[in-house]
Amino acid sequence: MSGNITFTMLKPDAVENNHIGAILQKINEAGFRVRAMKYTRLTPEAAGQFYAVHAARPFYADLVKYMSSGPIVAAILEKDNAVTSFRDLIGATDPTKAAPGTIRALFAKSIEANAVHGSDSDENAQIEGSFFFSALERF
Ligand code: IDP
Ligand code: MG
Repeated sequence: MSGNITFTMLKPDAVENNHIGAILQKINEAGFRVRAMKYTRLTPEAAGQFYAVHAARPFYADLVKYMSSGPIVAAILEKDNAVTSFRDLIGATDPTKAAPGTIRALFAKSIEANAVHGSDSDENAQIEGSFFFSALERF
């Protein structure tokens, strides 16, 4: 059975380019409710930890640098079938391959600066949500 929680970050490019409002509107229009949210910034150490699963990939060092380059918005979102539904809403990792109308097709700058993160499994949604929020910060 699929869960009703996913985790997202609006990445530094989305914040820098003033897309917070437009992206949150898309998320709300798609039926997601915000359960926790914060405007924050990752240290290089925290970004490295968050993306540790990609440590062996050639783009890891650049990704860590980019994800700690400016503020982000982190949020826990709720909807039925949240993980799959949100991955559909954001589109493919590479914005040139993302379906028209998806958040990455609309707002991403590049395969790296691709506007938003979305958890890829229920388990990772829990792990990633806990990376940013305590139980008391979830509503
Ligand atoms: P996802 O965010 O669509 O799940 P992942 O493969 O988990 O994609 O990669 C994590 C993040 O690493 C991507 O969102 C993107 O910011 C960055 N990334 C992935 N592939 C590349 C690449 O080939 N070059 C540069 N950055 C990449
Ligand atoms: Mg991923």
